Amino acid sequence: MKNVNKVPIWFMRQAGRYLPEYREIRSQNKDFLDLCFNPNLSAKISLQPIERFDLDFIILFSDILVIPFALGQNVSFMKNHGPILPPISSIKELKYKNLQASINKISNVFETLSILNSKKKEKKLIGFCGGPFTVLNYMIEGGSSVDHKKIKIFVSKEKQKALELIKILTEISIEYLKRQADSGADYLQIFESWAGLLENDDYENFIIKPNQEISKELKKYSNKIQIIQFPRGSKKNYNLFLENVPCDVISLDLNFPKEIIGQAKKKKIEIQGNLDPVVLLDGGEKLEEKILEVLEKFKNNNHIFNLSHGILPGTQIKNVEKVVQIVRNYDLAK
Ligand code: 1CP
Repeated sequence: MKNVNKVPIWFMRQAGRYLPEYREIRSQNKDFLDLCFNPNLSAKISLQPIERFDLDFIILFSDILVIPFALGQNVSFMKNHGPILPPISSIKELKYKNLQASINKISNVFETLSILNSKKKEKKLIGFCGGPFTVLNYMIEGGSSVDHKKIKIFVSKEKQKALELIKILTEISIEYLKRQADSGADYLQIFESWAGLLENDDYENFIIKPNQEISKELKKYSNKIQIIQFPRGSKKNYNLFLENVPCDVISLDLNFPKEIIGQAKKKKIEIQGNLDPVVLLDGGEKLEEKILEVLEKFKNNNHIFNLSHGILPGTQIKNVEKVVQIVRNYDLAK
């Protein structure tokens, strides 16, 4: 049973490089995507942070870039470099046939979720995908980028081609998430990590509309599934996003507009966030202060404790333990 006086907690990117038990599995599995498509190992990795910290949510171990792979783009991960994709500029450059054939290429992910579903007990299981624009960003940039020049030029100079790709990415994301719900996910998070790159009409067409369609289609499909939206970096557009995109939980970064707290409450939307991962990395007294600050800030909302973005690779276990301990001891009834 959910304890109403306690704040539930999980961490974005909780399974991964800061955990020695993850690094051990990873060192024996050189191909990252192969690891994502190995249901037994992926399930084991998803459960590692739960075993260590007894968190309330299990997130599927996978990556947002399985979608470009499903569409026929080559995706590889180089050590200390991140993802590499041969950049494309139109769907014609991919060997894309149809939605079902693409989803079949990544269907092992559903098997991982089924394993996790059979083991989750009272924990909640989170499936996920990238937001269409965030996935497009990696497909056009060819990997991580500092200035995001290619995607910005693509959106402004090749708008029709960009919208054509967004349409396919939206369709495949909906199908992919429906299948994740069928396989036992209780929550689905859409990581629109690069929403902050766009403004005005582009924000409307590339961020709001596709995510609105994803949310609406999933709600139509199942009244049980909980949707977490994370339009990271949206700044003042967070309000517009929340006004237009149905969701059950809104994940907040560090620079969200203050009014969103009241706006979410009115709409009965839960707030997820927003401890700075740099503060978690640094630890010490400031960490303790900031944890309490986050708890106080959202105590009148329904709050899921989390970070403002993913855990950073060098984060110490003892700092993560500290957060869990403070959040567990925090009593909303007091
Ligand atoms: O070498 C390794 O072990 C690979 C490191 C790694 C891991 C552990 C990558 C490469 N992805 C992941 C797993 C992952 N990725 C999860 C697992 C579940 C969990 O949260 O524990 C999730 C949810 C993601 C999502 C993801 N991948 C996002 C969205 C969230 C975010 O951080 O903004 C993005 C943008 C990616 C792309 C990606 N995957 C990996 C890298 C290095 C990158 C590039 C990140 C960048 O451009 O900064």
